[in-house]
Amino acid sequence: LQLYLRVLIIFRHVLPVPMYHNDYNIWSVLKNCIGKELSKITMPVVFNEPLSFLQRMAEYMEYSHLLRLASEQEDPILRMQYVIGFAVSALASNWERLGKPFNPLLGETYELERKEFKIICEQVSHHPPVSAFHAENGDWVFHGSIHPKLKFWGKSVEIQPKGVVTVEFPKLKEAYTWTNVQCCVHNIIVGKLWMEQVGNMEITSFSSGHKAHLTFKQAGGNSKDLHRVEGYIADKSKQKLFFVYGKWTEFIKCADYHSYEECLKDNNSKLTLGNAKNKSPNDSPSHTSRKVLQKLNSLKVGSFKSNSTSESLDDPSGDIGDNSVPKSDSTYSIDVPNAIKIWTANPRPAQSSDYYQFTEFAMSLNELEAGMENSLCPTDSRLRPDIRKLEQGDIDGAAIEKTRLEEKQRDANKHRKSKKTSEWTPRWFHQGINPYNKQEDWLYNGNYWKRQYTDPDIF
Ligand code: CLR
Repeated sequence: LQLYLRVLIIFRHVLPVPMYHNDYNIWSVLKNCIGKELSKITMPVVFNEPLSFLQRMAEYMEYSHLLRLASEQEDPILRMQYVIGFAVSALASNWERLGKPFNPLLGETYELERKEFKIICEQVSHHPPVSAFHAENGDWVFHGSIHPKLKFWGKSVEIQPKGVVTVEFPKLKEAYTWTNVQCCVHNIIVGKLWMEQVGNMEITSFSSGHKAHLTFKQAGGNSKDLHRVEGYIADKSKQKLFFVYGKWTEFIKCADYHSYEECLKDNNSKLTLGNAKNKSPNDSPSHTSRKVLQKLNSLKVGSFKSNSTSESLDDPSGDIGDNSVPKSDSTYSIDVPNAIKIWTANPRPAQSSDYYQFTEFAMSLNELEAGMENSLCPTDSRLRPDIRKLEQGDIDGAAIEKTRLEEKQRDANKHRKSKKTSEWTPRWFHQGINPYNKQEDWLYNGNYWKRQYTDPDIF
């Protein structure tokens, strides 16, 4: 009955008020910060979206039914296919999401319980910022930690989500690990901001020995590869068994490798499998900064002006404002017959562009559901006043609260330092070694859902 009731719960589909479309240029904030550690830069709240990074991490779970499907497969290859689907689908909600989530406060938590899973996230370190999460549903466990490293190159920001993620199927005694790829935000100076996920992702299965090698491609000049993901599954002896292709924004398909090769021959296709194109040497930071500085000498940048000036500021060499890139085609140049679709992205809700480009799932994450006030841990992101104010459209109020919370956090920090003996210890995670890949990790202590909270006052 409980399960039945939970299926019936309807979560909100939209935020209380539409977003304030800001007219500020991000460059006017960041131009003084080239080379700085971005996590230390305070940005005006108009660049934020009304979610904490912990809530953003919970968005990995939108397609967690794929983990259930994986756990139901007896064939390890089919299992791997669903795990690949899950790993790629976890990134789909990032498409066009250019608002900055709030930095979680030290000790902040976020819980979410849905039909397919429950997840607990905790901010376990402030400098460097590290967020840990643990999700489960009985048949699978999904956990990891993310330490986003932001690098500012001038015209773009590169974000490396350092940290391992692990999927375990305890009943099958099987586990998989991978690391998320880099995220790159373009057109910081002029043009329309856009984002891509780029790099290689290697998913290792520890008992079967299978490995998936996926490449998230760089869009490149003609945008042919925009958002494309391609790769293969190989067995222990490195024999390629399956070809994997799609877009992290749309779908993932799998075909047996032989069919793919046949198809390639038939098509004398342009499609190539391999590493993402290397960065052009022109992309080196020093080159970019020089270009940027040259450009700035001839421009009046920094007047709080919106993107509308991009035309006049456009760089004919394409070196600074490469706003030509996102012209996504939704067709694929090769489609292998008999390929199986593992995952398809949910369409964005109609009002998404007035609501920070949120998915329907994201719209529900900061909702205070009925009865929650009584059970929620007092450090839960939903109780953060600055995020709540932004969600309600009170930008000035949000800014005031954000400053207050950050000061409170600083004071608590100073206080702890002055007492020397009392270091901060996270309540639900501890540092340890990942049993599978033997790397440093944050491991869950299993206690959150007992709901016996010793709550530090962080809000
Ligand atoms: C991408 C998927 C990774 C985890 C991850 C870490 C940091 C996130 C990033 C994701 C998406 C983009 C992100 C970033 C932190 C800041 C950045 C939200 C979720 C936004 C777009 C802010 C950019 C602001 C600059 C333009 C200054 O697995």
